[in-house]
Amino acid sequence: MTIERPRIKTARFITSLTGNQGFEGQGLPQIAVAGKSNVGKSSLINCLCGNHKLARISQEPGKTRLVNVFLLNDRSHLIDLPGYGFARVSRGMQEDWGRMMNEFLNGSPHLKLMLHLVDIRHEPGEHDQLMAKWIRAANLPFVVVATKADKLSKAQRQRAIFAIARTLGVQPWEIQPFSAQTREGKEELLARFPEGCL
Ligand SMILES: Nc1nc2c(ncn2[C@@H]2O[C@H](COP(=O)(O)OP(=O)(O)O)[C@@H](O)[C@H]2O)c(=O)[nH]1
Ligand SMILES: [Mg+2]
Repeated sequence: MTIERPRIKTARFITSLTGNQGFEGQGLPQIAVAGKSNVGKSSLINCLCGNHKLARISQEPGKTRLVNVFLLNDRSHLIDLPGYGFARVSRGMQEDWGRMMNEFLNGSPHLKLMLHLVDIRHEPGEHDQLMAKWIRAANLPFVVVATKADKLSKAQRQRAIFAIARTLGVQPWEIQPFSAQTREGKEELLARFPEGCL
């Protein structure tokens, strides 16, 4: 008997929303991706879905202010949330971001998993810490994804994971090292998707 590994067989773009305009999505389970601008959200989505063009990888950080929705295997919605923590963003926009994230985290009954992306090379910043706090407060299942793992050696990585765990107040095993470049961590991440999402 062979056990089939969870896989994204089909992924397609559904819609872009300009805010949290109450995307209901016919009640399908949702997985959301959050993280700083430029942390590698689009690259992760493309890598998981095996489609290099699905989520546009922008070279210009901070441009995506839209919520992008993708349909996976005709069974679940992958929600690409707007990047945060970009210095040029005004205080007003940051407040909008906070309000929107909290509405989303607390107001989406179909949200089954949060993928919280942080760069493996950097200590999580103020916005990352807020995000982690809100995810916990909303009592949502989450994985902290430490992106761009290819940029560090194995030994450096271990140290980085512990530092991230400490700063965000999560356990090291709640952090998944990931590289969109080498696809390291892809299988492990897909294996963490909740039942019925793939
Ligand atoms: N070395 C490396 N670079 C990456 C990885 N993931 C993303 N990048 C680069 O980081 C930049 C931002 O990536 P992007 O996916 O657009 O980030 P987003 O703003 O969070 O959607 C791009 O130049 C990517 O090529 C990775 O796993 N390894
Ligand atoms: Mg992006």
